[in-house]
Amino acid sequence: MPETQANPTPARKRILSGIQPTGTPTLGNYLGALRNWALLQDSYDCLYMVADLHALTVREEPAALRRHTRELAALLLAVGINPNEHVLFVQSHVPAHTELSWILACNTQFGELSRMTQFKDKSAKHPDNVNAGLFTYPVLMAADILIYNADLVPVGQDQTQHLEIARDIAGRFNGVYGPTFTLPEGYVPKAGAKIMSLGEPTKKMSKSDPNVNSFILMTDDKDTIVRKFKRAVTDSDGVVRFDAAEKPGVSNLMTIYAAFTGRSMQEIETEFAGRGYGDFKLAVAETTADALAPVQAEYARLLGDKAYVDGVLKDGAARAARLAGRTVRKVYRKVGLLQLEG
Ligand code: ATP
Ligand code: LTN
Repeated sequence: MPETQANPTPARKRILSGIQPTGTPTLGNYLGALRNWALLQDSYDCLYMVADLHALTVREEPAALRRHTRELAALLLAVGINPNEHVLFVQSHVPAHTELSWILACNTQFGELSRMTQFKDKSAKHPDNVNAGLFTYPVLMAADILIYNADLVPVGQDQTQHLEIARDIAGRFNGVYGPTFTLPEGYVPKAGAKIMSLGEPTKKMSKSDPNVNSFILMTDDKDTIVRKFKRAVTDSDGVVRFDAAEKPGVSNLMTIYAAFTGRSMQEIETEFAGRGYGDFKLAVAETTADALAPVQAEYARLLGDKAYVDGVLKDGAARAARLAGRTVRKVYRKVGLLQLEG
């Protein structure tokens, strides 16, 4: 009988995700993505990235982009990303992403990029700046993911189409050049995958919305949170009941409340039966403010320690670059780029 081999601990699966430094993250970003980034750290090896190159696809003041990038890194630390066990970095600090992006662009079809709804939406929103970066955005995102052979990508629902194209590109590349990339899976939360605008509850909550009352920022104080929820568009029915088609405003508030309390829609309906929207909105606001308060306190502390945040990013970039460089060398070799000895 063969000797039983010692069973080595299987390598943990890998996560990669990113968020653009296009402003202060909203409650949508938190419930759709960031909160899960923190939770998944216990079970996966994680790489989390501030996607500053993606942010260049829309115009931004250079000074604001720089400030938002550092602030976002501080906020990620504040939500609980642990930079000792995982990797936190800024996309442009790891040049291998853009190197791989070119190779992948040469393996992506014009037609498939033309079908991306984010491209269509953003082109319609910024008709004066329909730049090539906006068009090839999903290719760079595929490079972000594939360069680390990520198994899982936690994102909100709006990013699932981009994940699909990353899988398609990986599969096609593997078919032509031999097994190279892991096919990534999406991780979209059950509660909070798509938080809607408080002003127009049929649109997603977006930090770039010109109406400041349409979103809750992760940095909003309690008074602001209460005021914004009180103004949230609902309906004249007066009953707290989940019906996304007929009652999108109330249903969105219920989704937020469910995401924080873990209660089911049924339980929430019972809790607020016979009570008006005023009571309900206040409960949603208080629950939200209480959940964000510890993150905000830690964020304020970290903003005062720029040297620490920059140190984390420097270390993160070095660790990410080592992993990414390996993939790019392999890919360059596979596609036939001449590599010199020594
Ligand atoms: P913008 O609001 O400027 O269009 P964005 O918030 O959609 O940008 P990112 O900041 O890159 O884009 O998003 C980071 C993460 O937050 C992504 O995983 C995205 O799916 C998620 N996300 C964004 N908005 C929402 C939302 N309203 N509900 C749930 N998840 C969201
Ligand atoms: N496009 C994403 C941000 C992003 C991302 C990534 C997400 C850039 N690169 C890689 C997951 C994996 C967005 O949320 N708008």
